[in-house]
Amino acid sequence: MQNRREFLRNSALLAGAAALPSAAFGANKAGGGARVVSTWDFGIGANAAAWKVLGAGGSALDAVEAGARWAESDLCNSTVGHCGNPDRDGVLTLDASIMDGDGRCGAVAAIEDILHPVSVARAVMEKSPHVLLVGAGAQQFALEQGFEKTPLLTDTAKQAWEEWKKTSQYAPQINVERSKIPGNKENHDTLGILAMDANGNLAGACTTSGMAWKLHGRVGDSPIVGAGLYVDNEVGGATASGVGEEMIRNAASFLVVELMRQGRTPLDACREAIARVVHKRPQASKEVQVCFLAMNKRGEVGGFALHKGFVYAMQDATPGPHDKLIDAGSVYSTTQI
Ligand code: SD4
Repeated sequence: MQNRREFLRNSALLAGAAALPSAAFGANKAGGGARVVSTWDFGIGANAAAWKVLGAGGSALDAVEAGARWAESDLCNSTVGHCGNPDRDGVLTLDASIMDGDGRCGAVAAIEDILHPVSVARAVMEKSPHVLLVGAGAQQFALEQGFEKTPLLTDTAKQAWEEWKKTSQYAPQINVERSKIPGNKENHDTLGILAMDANGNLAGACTTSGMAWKLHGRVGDSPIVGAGLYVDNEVGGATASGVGEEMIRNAASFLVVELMRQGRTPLDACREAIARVVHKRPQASKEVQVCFLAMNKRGEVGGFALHKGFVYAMQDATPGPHDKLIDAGSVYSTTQI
């Protein structure tokens, strides 16, 4: 339980955040039509890939897979796909999930040497009786499905790991906010993507290399349905980025969707879920980043984070360019990392 002082402090922080103008949160009142939103600055590129599908009348499911694949391959960053940083033992393991608005879902965790984990997650959903495959079993399934084994660890990631080994100090938060400048290429992270197609169907995907230098075998929130991703056509969808242990503890993406089901806007639902994280672990929440992004079935969008720096991107039929990042609100107004 929070003591009284903690409760008052957290309430004040949240009240302060709520006072920001709604535009600061990127709340969107558009009444429908296809739309895609993605986490972080590279969300712009993921959205563009997804929009090729949505703009041509394709499904939300195909769109989020296309967006996630773009992040896994075309982009070289240290937190998603083939350029991801490895775990404590120098092994690059990837997590991904995909879900549609009818509750169909699939995921892979700690998969190695497969370029497109999100597509393996989709294969788990469509071609197996299961929802989640892990490690060697996930790779075996991928190979059986025709995916190729590709050694993924880049020289840059290997060098970063060699450098890290000099101290071997594990601090999950630095993976999120290494730089204090929002959108700086150092601080983007897991791709979470949510889309609504022209038929009003929703889908989402999440893909990541997880926290750098994690214990071998560690699985984050991204492949855990309900933690890193949750979608329900009757309500909306939510995805998360940040230190996944907090999302798993709070079944966070499911929580955001259930709050929207109770009538909250996407922004309010994300803010309430962040409040839950703070309430549960007030001290820890000062040291880790947790970010939520949500879209409801009307296409309204909101995002909120523990710490400053979380940005997301949105694309719809509005004439471009679609390269503006939306700065999500946060509980802590300054980065304390
Ligand atoms: C994880 N949520 O594996 C992912 C990583 C991430 O910001 O999003 N970091 O915990």
